[in-house]
Order: sequence, then C-alpha cells, then structure tokens
Amino acid sequence: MKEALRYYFSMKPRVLSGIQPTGNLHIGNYLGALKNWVRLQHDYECVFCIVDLHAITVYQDPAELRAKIDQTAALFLAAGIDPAISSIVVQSTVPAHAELCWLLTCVTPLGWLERMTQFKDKAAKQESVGDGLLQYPVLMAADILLYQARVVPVGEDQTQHLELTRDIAQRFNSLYGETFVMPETKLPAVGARIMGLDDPTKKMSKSETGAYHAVGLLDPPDLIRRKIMRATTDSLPGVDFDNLGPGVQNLLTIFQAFTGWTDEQVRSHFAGMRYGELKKTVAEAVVAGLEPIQQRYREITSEPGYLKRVLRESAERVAPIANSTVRLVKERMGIYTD
Ligand code: AQP
Repeated sequence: MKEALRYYFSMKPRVLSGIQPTGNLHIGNYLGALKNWVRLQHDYECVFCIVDLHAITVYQDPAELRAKIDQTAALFLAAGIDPAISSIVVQSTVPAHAELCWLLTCVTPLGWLERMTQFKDKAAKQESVGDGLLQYPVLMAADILLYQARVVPVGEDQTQHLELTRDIAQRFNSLYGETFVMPETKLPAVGARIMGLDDPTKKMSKSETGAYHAVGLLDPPDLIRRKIMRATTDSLPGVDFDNLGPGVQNLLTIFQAFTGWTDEQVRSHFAGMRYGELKKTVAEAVVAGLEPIQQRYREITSEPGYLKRVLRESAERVAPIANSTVRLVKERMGIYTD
C-alpha cells in the first residue's frame, strides 16, 4: 500500500508535539521530547511540528530563522523520526494552524493567558511585549486540537500549556457541543526536565546564550566534553546519594536518560565517585549518544532535495485532517465554511 494510504487508514491514536526552530536544539529538547517521540511513533500516528509561528512571537532574524527551520527538521529525522510512518510538518505551511488559533482565541478568557508562567517569564525579559507572546499557548492548543491528538509528549515545562489546551477544548465543547478530543500529557520517565549545566536551578533552554549552559545536538565531541567538565556541581568531594545537589542530580539524570540504566545500576556505579570522574563518564555517554544522530544529520543534509520532499509530503498528508477540523469548528460556530 502507498505510504500516504497506509497513513490515512491507520487506526492508531494520534500524537502531536513540536519544537521551536530557535537557537540550537539541545540535549534537553532531545531527552525531554525527541527521544520520546521516536519510541512513540510505532504505537501512535504521529505529527511532529517545527513551530515557526511560535518562534516569531519574539523577533527572529529572518535569514537565520529560515535556516533553523531546515536544521530542526533535519534533526528530527536524524534523531530517528521515520517519515514513512510519522509526519514532520512546518507549522506555517499548513494555514489551518493559524486559522484555528484565531477561532480558539475567541473562546479563551484573557485571564487564563495572563496566568501562564512562561508568558510572565518571557514578558519580564522584554521591553515591549507583543500580543503573539500572550497568544502563544492558544496557538499551541490549536496545533494539538487541529489533529484531535490524544497524546502530547513534552518536557515538564509545557505541562501548564497542556492544562490550558484542555481548558480551551472543554470550554469550546461546552459552548458549541462535543468537538475536540481531550489530549493527555506524556512526560518521559527520565529527562522531563534537564537543567542548565552552568546553573542547575534553571531549565536548559535554547534562549540562554551562556557558552557553557547547554550541550547542543550538533556540538562536536570535544566541545561536549569541555562543557560537561565545566558543569556546576557543589563542594562535596564525590557523589553522595543522601545529599545530592541539583548539579550532580542533573548530570546523573542526563547519564541515565542517555544510557537507559536503572536507578539501581546508577546508584551502585556512581556512589562515592569523585566529581571529575563522574563528569568524564557522563561526557562519554553524551558523546556516544549523539554520535549516530550527528552522523545521520550529515547524511540527510548532504542529500539534495530530500528534506524538502519530506516536508512537502508531510504537509500534503496532514492538510486534509487539519482542514476538516477547521471546517467542523466553523460549522459549530455558525460561520461560513467555504
Ligand atoms: N530543559 C529541558 N528539559 C526537558 N525538556 C525540555 N524541552 C525544552 N527544554 C527542556 C522540551 O523540548 C520541547 C521543545 O521546546 P521549545 O521549542 O519550547 O524549546 P526550549 O528549549 O524551551 O526553547 P526556547 O523556548 O527557545 O527557550 P526558552 O523557553 O528559554 O525561551 C518541548 O517539549 C519542551 O518541553
């Protein structure tokens, strides 16, 4: 059966998740989201988005953004997303995302948006706050509800936005009748919140520019080693599981998420280990975990036209699903559908 038909006739529940094409994807994005996606794609019908409309809620240099969109898509593939069974969609290429966002904006109370901690944090860093930043979680709700996704695999930082998505869906359903499936958040067992290497009290984030803050998915091995060797720990001499500081905890989480070791294996291997040795072990696990991704990334980006074809086919594949949801929502709201 042709790939597109196999997709349409799939009876699996749908998954939706996305990453902004801003900055450099880091191991937090990989362990909190991408790695989980790769596992889920065999049990669910998956749509993974490069959310460029979210990215422009704060100013982006246009040429840089355009390049990052392709880089992010290539990293999805390199991490193991299989375009024969999953769709990799650039959000702006499916106009229904923006259209549903507007329709949902009209049922979302302002107070719900003003309460969002990500909005408050990001707004506090800006001199002037654009309306797009406030609407960011409504656009995220639109991404999810557009595909009637049942499961949304994200890192812990997105759980409040997922709650809001459910609130918006519930409100729409109670105003206009049952329309949307209620999505569930799916956090990874290990790695839901990777912290900054330079400050383990803050989540690792693309928008933090410190040179030793994050390990990028495309960082060369020596840079990865240098960053991890510089990671902030504490003044204890070695790993004490009864007294773990946030920096050491973060390094152990990174190690465990990359290797898949159990809690018991981690405890017996690292108990009492000096921090220098711990860091070397973690660095080698990260280098080994990223090596095949970097290798595939080089292959994907050296194949002319491949990425464009994947993105075009994915957009064509999901557009009928997205358009039929928008049509249903417009019908329910009593506005023109054609
Ligand atoms: N530190 C993290 N640990 C675990 N999961 C994480 N995610 C992000 N950071 C971590 C998950 O990655 C997915 C994409 O998130 P994003 O595109 O919003 O990326 P970001 O790194 O949070 O980048 P930003 O938004 O550029 O940084 P800030 O927030 O500082 O402005 C999501 O599933 C997220 O949970």
